[in-house]
Amino acid sequence: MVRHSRAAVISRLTRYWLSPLPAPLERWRRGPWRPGAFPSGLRSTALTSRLGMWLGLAFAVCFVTGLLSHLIQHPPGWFWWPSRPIRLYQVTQGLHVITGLASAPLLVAKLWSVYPRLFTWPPARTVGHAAERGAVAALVAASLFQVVSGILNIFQTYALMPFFFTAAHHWVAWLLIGAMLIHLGTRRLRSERMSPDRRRLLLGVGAAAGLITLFTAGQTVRPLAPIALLAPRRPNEGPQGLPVNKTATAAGVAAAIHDPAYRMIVAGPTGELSFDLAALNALPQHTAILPITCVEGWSSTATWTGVRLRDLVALAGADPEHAVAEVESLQAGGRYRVSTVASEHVRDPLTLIALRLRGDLLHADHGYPARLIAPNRPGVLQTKWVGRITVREES
Ligand SMILES: Nc1nc2c(c(=O)[nH]1)N[C@H]1C(S)=C(S)[C@@H](COP(=O)(O)O)O[C@H]1N2
Ligand SMILES: [Mo]
Repeated sequence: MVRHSRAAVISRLTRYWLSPLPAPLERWRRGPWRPGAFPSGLRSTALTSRLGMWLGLAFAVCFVTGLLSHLIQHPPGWFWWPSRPIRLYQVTQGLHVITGLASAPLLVAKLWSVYPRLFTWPPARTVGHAAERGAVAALVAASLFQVVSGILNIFQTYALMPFFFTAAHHWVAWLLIGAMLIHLGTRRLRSERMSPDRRRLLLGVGAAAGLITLFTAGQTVRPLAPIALLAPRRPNEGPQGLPVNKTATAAGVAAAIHDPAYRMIVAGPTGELSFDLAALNALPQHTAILPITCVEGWSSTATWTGVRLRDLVALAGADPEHAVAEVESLQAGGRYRVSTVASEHVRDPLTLIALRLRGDLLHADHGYPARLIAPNRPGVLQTKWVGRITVREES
């Protein structure tokens, strides 16, 4: 076996990285490739790097908050998420949507400022140059995909996305962050000064990002609701003054929820209990003011009344301090028909199997006859039309 010293391997790789590629024919240099094809004097490396800085910052916040949301929904063994403060997830998911939306104008401006570089001549000088350009292409593609698919998700236009949104959005996020780190690593530092008109352009892009934020933040920040012109949903519009994610009809439960034979089954270590509506109403009732925070970007707070999950867990013979509950909907299929409630949330006295919303029985679309509502949890985990709860003691 031939042994290479580390220095020799690195120098060999470097030489490969810097090895020149064949030059293209000069007569292929047409259209946008010809010299002076982009006369705008506004573009500059100073402008590009400032836009990049803001975009990088927005992407970083968006990535961290998005990853957190993913972990909460698909918790690996090491992951732990508290039930308090009750609005923590509302804040992190709000930041995710706001930074994602604000990055749209930043991305457009940044792409405008660099797109002449798409036509550099020769397209690739060395192997390394070609690889760097490949990483930039991946970065551009991933950025566009994330911003566009995120916006389509907020507007619930899943029909335009022939893939499972959350999985694609999650994996492309890693691609984007990886490509962004490579890009930052290969970037040359630019410290040129900004001319006044470039500064004005930057201010305009900043203002666009700010206005988009202002006109959409109302779907989660209540005082801004009246001006949520760009937001598809207002936090106070819908049955009982609350938006609906999936209606009872769409979930196929419209008949089952009004069936007089409805019983809620609570299965635990000591066997199965069955509650009809009168029995559920006869249990101690508690009230909690909690938000629903949909991963699609809206959130809204309401007053919920019902039975504490920890009381049901205790009735089923488990220790409410150390139990996990699986809450199942009457819905036959669908991704959100069942959710697991970790012990932090089972234990929390604010976690309810709610029977009432703002004092009235739940509207069919909000989960009648009973729905889960827990503090500091994504909306997707607030299971509606609950039919069965399976309790396990934590090992
Ligand atoms: N059974 C069931 N529960 C569900 C859903 C669902 O599709 N099926 N959607 C979830 C989602 S994504 C959200 S945001 C909340 C919305 O609750 P609401 O429609 O009462 O506002 O319900 C959750 N509970
Ligand atoms: Mo949701």
